[in-house]
Amino acid sequence: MESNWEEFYANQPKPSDLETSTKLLDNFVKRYSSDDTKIALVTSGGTTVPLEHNTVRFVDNFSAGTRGAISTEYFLKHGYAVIFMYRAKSLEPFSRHFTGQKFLDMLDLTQKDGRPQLTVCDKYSSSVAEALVKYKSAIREGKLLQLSFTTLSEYLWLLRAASQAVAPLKKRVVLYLAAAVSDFYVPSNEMSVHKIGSTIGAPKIALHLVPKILKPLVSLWVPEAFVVSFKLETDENLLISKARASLNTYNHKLVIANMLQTRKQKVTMVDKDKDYVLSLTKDQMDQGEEIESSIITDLVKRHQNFLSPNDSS
Ligand code: 9Z3
Repeated sequence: MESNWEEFYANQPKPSDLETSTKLLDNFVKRYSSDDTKIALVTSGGTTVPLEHNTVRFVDNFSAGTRGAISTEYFLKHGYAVIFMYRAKSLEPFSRHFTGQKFLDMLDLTQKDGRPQLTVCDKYSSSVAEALVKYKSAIREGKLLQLSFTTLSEYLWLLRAASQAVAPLKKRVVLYLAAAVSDFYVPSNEMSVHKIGSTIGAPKIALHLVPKILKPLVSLWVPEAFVVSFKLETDENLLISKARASLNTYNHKLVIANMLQTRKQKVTMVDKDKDYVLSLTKDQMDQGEEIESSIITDLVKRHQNFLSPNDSS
C-alpha cells in the first residue's frame, strides 16, 4: 500500500546528520540570496532499502551516479552554483574521471633530503591537474556543495530539506532529479531490529510503495522552481507515454526520458508541448563526448527562457 507523504515523514526517523546538512544548505543559499546566480540542485545515484535496523542486508539498484556527477560539471561550466546530493560512494564530479584507476598506481614516490616526496605519474598529471583546477575553483568560489545519503529514507528527508532551503531563490533554481529512487521500501516499524535469521525458513518481507514525492515537491516545497525529473524504463514502448503521464500528474517543467540500455547515448526531452531526442553517434561516443553536455546546454536554454520569456537571445 502507498503511504501518503505526510505519513512517511511522520513515521520514518530523521537522519542524524540532517541538522548539519540543513545548516550547510542555509549557508549556501544565503551566499546567493542577493545576486542572480542560477542554482542547480542535482540528485544522483541509487538508494538502498534496508531490511533490518541493524542493517546487514538491503535492496539496492544499478545506478552508479554517472548522470548526476557529469551533469554537475556541466552546470558549473555554465556558471550555475550546484548542490550535489549524491549516494555515498557513488560517482562524484571531477574525481569521477579517475574511477576504475588504482589510486596508488597514479602516484610516484621519491626521496628528497631523506623525506618522502609524492608526485602524480607523468601519464596522469595533465588529467589530474585539469580536474583538480576545476574542483578547487568550484570549492573556493563556494559554487559546489556536496551532501550525501545512502538509504531511501535519508534521501527523502534530505530532498525535502534541500528543496525547502532553495525555495526562496524561486525561479533561479533548477531541480535536476537524476537519482534512481526506489519505488518500494520497508517501513521502520515493520523492519526487523536484528539480522534476519534463516532457522525458521525463508522470510516473507512485505515491501510498501514509496509515496510520490514529486507531488508535494512541485506543488508545496519549490512551487516556483524549474523542476526536471527523469523517467527510466526498460521497455521502449512505455517510455514516452509514462514520461508524459508524469508531467501531467505533477505539472512540472520537463521529463528527461531514458532507457536503461541506451542511457549514455540517447535521451528524450519531454515537455507539455513536444518531445525530441538528443543523441550521440558512435563516433562521438568513441571520442569521449558525453550526452550530458547536450542535456545541460538544452536545459540551460529552457531555464533562461523560463526566467526571461520575452528575451529571444
Ligand atoms: C535516471 O533515469 C538516470 O538517468 C539514471 C542514470 C539513473 C538512469 P547512472 O546513475 O544512471 O548514470 O548509472 N534517473 C531517474 C530514475 C528514476 O528513478 N525515475 C523515476 C521513475 O522512472 C521517477 S523520479 O519512475
